[in-house]
Amino acid sequence: MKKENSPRRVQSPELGENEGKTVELHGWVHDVRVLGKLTFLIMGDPYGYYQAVLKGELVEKVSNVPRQSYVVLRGKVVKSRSKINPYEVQVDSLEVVNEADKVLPLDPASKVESELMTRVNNRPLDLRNAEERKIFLMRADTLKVTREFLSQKKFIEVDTPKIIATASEGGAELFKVDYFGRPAYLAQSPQLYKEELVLALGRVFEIAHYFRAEKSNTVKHLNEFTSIDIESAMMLKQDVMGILEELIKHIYSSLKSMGYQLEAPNYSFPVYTYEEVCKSTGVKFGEDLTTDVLNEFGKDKGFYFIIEWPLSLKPFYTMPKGDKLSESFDLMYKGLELASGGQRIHRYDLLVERLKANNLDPESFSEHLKVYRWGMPIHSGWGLGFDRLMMVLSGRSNIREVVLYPRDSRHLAP
Ligand code: AMO
Repeated sequence: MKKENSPRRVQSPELGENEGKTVELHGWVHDVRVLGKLTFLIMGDPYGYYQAVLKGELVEKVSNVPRQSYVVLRGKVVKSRSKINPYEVQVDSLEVVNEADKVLPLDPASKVESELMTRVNNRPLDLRNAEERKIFLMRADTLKVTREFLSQKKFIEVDTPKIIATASEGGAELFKVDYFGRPAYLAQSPQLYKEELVLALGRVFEIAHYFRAEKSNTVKHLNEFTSIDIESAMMLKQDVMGILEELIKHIYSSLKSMGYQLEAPNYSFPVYTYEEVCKSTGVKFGEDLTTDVLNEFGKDKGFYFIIEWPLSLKPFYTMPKGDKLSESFDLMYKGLELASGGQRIHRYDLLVERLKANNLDPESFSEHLKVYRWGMPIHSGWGLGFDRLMMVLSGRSNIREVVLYPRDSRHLAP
């Protein structure tokens, strides 16, 4: 792409180190500002913005160029008087390589934010706004540090199937697919596979998309979402709660050291039992904790755990604690559930009993159940809703803001 004798091609963050030199810059026209005889082009590239100063016939040339067009310019880098941009480019030549439409579905340079669904429906254009782009850079960085953390804790990354024969989290929220004439489903979680794999691998984790056919349209549910799952042999509930708390703190400190502005939780995550939450909010034992109840309970809290949920509110694989309770937990942030997990049943007989108690047919789980006759170890794990974690890290209140192409019951495009 570099033409002979053309100046060095640089990106927006490299202007300072090229002061006094003639360089080539590629980018899109973010904004045009006319100040007397000078015209300032605010240019964008994937790494930020920069200012280009135009004079003479170049002013004429850009006057009709639509915003967001892709241009290549050459010029000298000089110190600028602008407080926002310490350096600017005095443009000698400018080439409009790819003109954008005159009327765009949204203006990424506008101070007024477009409607969320307009942004989602035109995501690449939305991402030309650096603030929106930052969320997805943070997403990628969070995944990177999560993988590093879990690998360092000796968890092995696995990939399990997303087309499955039996429900892992209960039947109602399954997407059915036609698998060569046989019914199959899209995975709601990696639950059964991750449990099976601890038998030999000990500690596993998976980061993947899962599918839930929930019709409800809320700010915290999607029909396709990303989950970070771990499962470990020879660990109890409190062990995996400890790993989860450590991971959250590790993510905060790593992101901060990368330059993200965050307020890290520098406290031990408090632990409340389900019964304590019931007492404080007036909920009857056995009832689920609704969004309203959780918002009320969590309004003056940060991260905290709710442990020992009634067995009847947790999936069949959850280890009972006495007759009515379970060795389970949810990680919360204010009123938002971020993760759930706990100790699992490792004995065949008890698992069959719990399947029946949940009106599930052990016969349809026979492929899974057989594993429990091969010396299944004591094991525990959790699933952390990654999109919800990104809501907390980015301070956004709608899950659609932190997912590139969100899928809900109303949107299947783009
Ligand atoms: P659960 O069903 O609680 O547990 O899901 C785990 C976490 O995933 C996130 N989540 C969702 N995020 C967005 N949209 C959805 N529709 C959605 N559904 C769930 C939440 C939730 O806390 N197998 C267990 C986990 C385990 O025990 O290891 C499970 O799937 O943040």
